[in-house]
Amino acid sequence: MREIGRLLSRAENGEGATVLGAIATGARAHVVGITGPPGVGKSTLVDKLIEHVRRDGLRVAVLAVDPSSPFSGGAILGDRVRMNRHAADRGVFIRSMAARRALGGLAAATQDAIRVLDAAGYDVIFLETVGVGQNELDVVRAADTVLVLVAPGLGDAIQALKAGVLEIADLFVVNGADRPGADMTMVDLRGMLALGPQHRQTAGWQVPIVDTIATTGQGIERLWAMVRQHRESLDAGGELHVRRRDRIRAHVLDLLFERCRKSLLGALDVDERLRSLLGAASSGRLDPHLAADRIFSQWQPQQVATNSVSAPTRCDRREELTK
Ligand SMILES: Nc1nc2c(ncn2[C@@H]2O[C@H](COP(=O)(O)OP(=O)(O)OP(=O)(O)O)[C@@H](O)[C@H]2O)c(=O)[nH]1
Ligand SMILES: [Mg+2]
Repeated sequence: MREIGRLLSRAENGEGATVLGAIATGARAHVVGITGPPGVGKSTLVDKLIEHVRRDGLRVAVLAVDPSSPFSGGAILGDRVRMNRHAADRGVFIRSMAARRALGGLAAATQDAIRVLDAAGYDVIFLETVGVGQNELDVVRAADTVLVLVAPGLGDAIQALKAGVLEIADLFVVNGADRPGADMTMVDLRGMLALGPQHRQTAGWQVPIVDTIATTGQGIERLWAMVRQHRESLDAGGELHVRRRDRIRAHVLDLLFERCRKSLLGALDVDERLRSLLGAASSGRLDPHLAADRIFSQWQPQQVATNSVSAPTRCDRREELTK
């Protein structure tokens, strides 16, 4: 357990290449993303889902990612408390990641963390993200199955669901079915699904809308059954393979974008010509678009120092990790 924590910290600090070079990964875990507005009940729901996963004899890891906040603040502390009762269970691993610590892009760091947990032999990985903005979507895209949580009684909340959320949801969960307006919210969601742009295509899969009361556990067993069904549909249609391939592609691009960013910032620091172009734009003597054009065409991408290893030592650390 301590070893996993140490590896995760290194992955977060942008040492993914060094850490993961030494791990043989097979992408076996079912990665389940859980997103939705702050306070909708994500952590409470995950806490209850853990029970069902364990009842099925599976090992489970939880990654709580907060892309919006640079601080590891109250929410994360709350998650710890909420899932505390699983602390003694060696089949459960809970970890929070804050944007502050994740150098090299949070989405990339999340991918690396998932690979570490996968190599450590966790069967299910819950990925909880706060909010439903673009950053959260980027993070949750790392999941095989995405649950979008919605609070009842908020007609506006449905309106606020961006097209991106619609596309990414494999299951909608109306959590807080004990609160007024849950039925109406289910109806609204159904209407929206009937009209809206289609979700990520999974052959033979209709996006279900499930109502739950996370605090009492009502509806969670049914939800877990549906999550497993979704995984089976993905497997059966060959979609799992496609999603994972796309995910790896996005991961490589994230890593490249980050290198470009670092390289460009480095060049702007040391290259006098680029600096003066930037300065001219800052002082209003040069149009920003023109400045960007010129800087881009004169920029010579530099090799930026990374922590990558030139020849990864391939030894399977799975045993060490599962100790
Ligand atoms: N009445 C009711 N309260 C709920 C339900 N689910 C969660 N809550 C309560 O809502 C509050 C927020 O729950 P969390 O699980 O922390 O929500 P979250 O989405 O993880 O919150 P963030 O991580 O801060 O975004 C807690 O006080 C829960 O007890 C529910 O189904 N019904
Ligand atoms: Mg939470």
